Order: sequence, then C-alpha cells, then structure tokens
Amino acid sequence: MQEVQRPPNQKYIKNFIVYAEFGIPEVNLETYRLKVSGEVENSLSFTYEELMKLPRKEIVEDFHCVTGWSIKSVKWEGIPFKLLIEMAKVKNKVNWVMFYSLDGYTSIIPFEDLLKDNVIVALFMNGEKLPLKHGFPARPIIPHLYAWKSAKWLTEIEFIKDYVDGYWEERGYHERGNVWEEERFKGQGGKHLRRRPVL
Ligand SMILES: Nc1nc2c(c(=O)[nH]1)N[C@H]1C(S)=C(S)[C@@H](COP(=O)(O)O)O[C@H]1N2
Ligand SMILES: [Mo]
Repeated sequence: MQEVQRPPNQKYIKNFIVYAEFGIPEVNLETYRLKVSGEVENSLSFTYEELMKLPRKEIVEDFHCVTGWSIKSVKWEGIPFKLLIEMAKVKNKVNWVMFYSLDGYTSIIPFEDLLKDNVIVALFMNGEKLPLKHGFPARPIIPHLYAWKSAKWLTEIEFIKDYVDGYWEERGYHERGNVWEEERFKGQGGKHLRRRPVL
C-alpha cells in the first residue's frame, strides 16, 4: 500500500541527514528578523516573538532529499504561507519566490507551488521549537518539492516577477523540484518548466 505513496527513486530512512552548506550559523534572536519583500503592497518584518504570535497550523508530511533519501511522517507546525501572502498583499505580476537564509543560502520556488494549503513557514518540528541544526528559528516546508527548496535559518521571503537561480539551481538543480514528477535537474521530469532546447 505504501508503494503508491513513495515518490520515484526515493528510499525511506529513519533519521534525517543534516545539511549545512555554509555550516550551522549562530542565531541572535535580538537582531533576527524575518522579512517579506519584493513585489508586495506591504513589506513586512517580524521579530521571532512576533512570528510566534501569528496563527499556526500543523502538517504531517514526508520529507524528500533530492539525493534519494526520504523521512516518513514528519510533524511540522508553522505559519500558513497563504497568510503571509495575504498580509503582504502580493502583486499580480509575481511568478517566483526567493528564500534567503542567515548563512547566505538561497532557494527559488514557483509562486503557484506556495499556494497549497500544506505549505507553511515552520517554527516547530515534531512538537518542539525547530532545533538549530534543522533551521531555527524558521524554514519553509513545501512537502511536494525536494527539501533543498526548504531554506533553513530563513531570514527573507522575496516575491519576484522573473526567475533567477538560487544556490542549488545555479549548480544545475531544477527550477521547481517536484518530487512526484522527479524534477531533480533542470530539463528533467515534469512538463511545466522544462528548459526549451537551444537551437
Ligand atoms: N540554509 C540551508 N538550508 C538548507 C540546506 C543548506 O545547506 N543550508 N540544505 C538543504 C537540503 S539539500 C536538504 S535535503 C535539507 C536538509 O534538511 P535537514 O538538514 O533538516 O535534514 O535542508 C535544505 N536547506
Ligand atoms: Mo537535499
């Protein structure tokens, strides 16, 4: 039965492998802000305390790294992404969203993929505040995309019109990264964002 729910060429393992391309940063909650910027009517800036006062929802979803490992049923709790879109009054021309991290990591996601009800900015993982190594204070969770899109130590969400590469996209990874369509590298997988052949 579980076979049906296993994304192509992923293998379930028990424990997370922690990735930190630039090392695990120090987080100072006195100066930490989560900003919402770009093509919005209202730019936003939240302290951690303010983030913790926003409405939250809980999701239980599998977590998939593009290198082939997956973790079953992780419980995350955080701010519905749609709420942030509403609060910021995102403009119509927006097609992409860039996520920035404290350590300099970036990832880009199609705006439409962030409209699903199970997309959140997670503040809690398995019932506890996000552990530092897993991205404290905040990281976006987009369950149907590979986990490189889930930028740990999130500091800014920028709504933009035109595509630009984030950290892994610059290194050949896919613009969207849909797990079910196996969009690992640019030009692979789903039909939507396939790079046009250069003639
Ligand atoms: N800031 C930052 N976020 C990141 C990464 C990173 O190196 N730095 N690695 C990504 C990758 S490739 C994966 S698979 C997940 C791993 O999440 P974990 O470290 O909580 O297991 O974090 C993603 N987010
Ligand atoms: Mo990954």
